[in-house]
Amino acid sequence: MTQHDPEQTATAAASGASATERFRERRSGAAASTSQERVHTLATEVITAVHRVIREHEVTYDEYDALKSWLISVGQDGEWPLFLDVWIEHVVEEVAHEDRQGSKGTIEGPYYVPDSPELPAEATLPMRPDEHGTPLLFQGQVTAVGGAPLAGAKVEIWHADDEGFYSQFAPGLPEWNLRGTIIADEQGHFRIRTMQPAPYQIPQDGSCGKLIAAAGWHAWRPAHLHLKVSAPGHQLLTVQLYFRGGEHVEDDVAQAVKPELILDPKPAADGEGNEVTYDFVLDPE
Ligand code: MBD
Ligand code: FE
Repeated sequence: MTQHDPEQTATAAASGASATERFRERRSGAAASTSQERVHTLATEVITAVHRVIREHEVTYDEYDALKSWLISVGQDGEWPLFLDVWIEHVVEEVAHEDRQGSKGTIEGPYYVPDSPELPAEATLPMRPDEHGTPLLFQGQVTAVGGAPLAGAKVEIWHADDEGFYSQFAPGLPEWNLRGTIIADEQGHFRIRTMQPAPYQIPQDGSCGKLIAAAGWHAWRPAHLHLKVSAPGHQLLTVQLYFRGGEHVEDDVAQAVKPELILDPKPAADGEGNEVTYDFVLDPE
C-alpha cells in the first residue's frame, strides 16, 4: 500500500513551480560576479557550440521549432532548476571542487530547503508516526583534513521518502518530513535515525519527462541521501550518498554518483533496519 494520497500526486508543474520559487528566494540579492569580458567569452562559446551542432547534424526548421517550443515549456513548467541540476550541474561541481583534499561532494539538486529544524547529535529526523520503509541509522564523524574533530559541525540532511517523494515539493507531506539540521557533538560525531529513501523518478508529465521520452532515456536516480556538512573556517560540503547494489546506482540520469559516495549498510546491531557509518572530511576555507 502506498502512503501517498493518489488524489494529490506530485505533478511536474507543482514541484517545478516550488523549485523555481525556492531557488529565486535563495538567489535574490546575490550580485552577479561575472565580468563583461567573461560573459562575452562564455556566451559566445555556448552559442558557437550550438551552431556547430546544427551544422554537423543538419538541423531542420522543424527541429528548430520543436526546440523553441520545448524551451518555452521548460520555463512554463518551472523545470529550469530540474533540467539544469539533472543534466548540467554535475560538471560545474566537478570543476568547482577538483582541488579538494577532503571528502568528495556531488550536486545539490533542486529540492534543498535551508533552515530545517535543528536537532542534537543523536536524533531522529522528523517523520510521520507511520512513516513507511526500512529504518536506517546513519552515523559518523566530521573532521578537518588531517583528522582534527570538528566540534559542533552542522550536518544538514534531506531525502525522499520510501515512495520517492520530497517534503515541500510533493503535496500532503508534513513541512519538514525527512529534513533536519543535526549539530554534531564535541568530537564531531552524529547519529541520525531515518527511513531509507526509495529511488527517485523525475516527473514524467513535464518538459524534462518529454525530453526523456522523446530521446528514449530513463528518468531514474538511485536512492540517495542529500547532505550539506559545514563548520566554521571550513568549506561547505554538498554531497549525496547512495546504497551499494541499489537500482540505478550505475546509470543515474543526473550522473551524480561517484564510487566514494556509495554506502554499505549492514543490518542494525540494536534493532530493526540497517546501519551505516560514514565520515566527512572538510577542507579548510
Ligand atoms: C532529485 O532528487 C535530485 O537529487 C536531482 C539532482 C534531480 C532531481 C531530483
Ligand atoms: Fe534528490
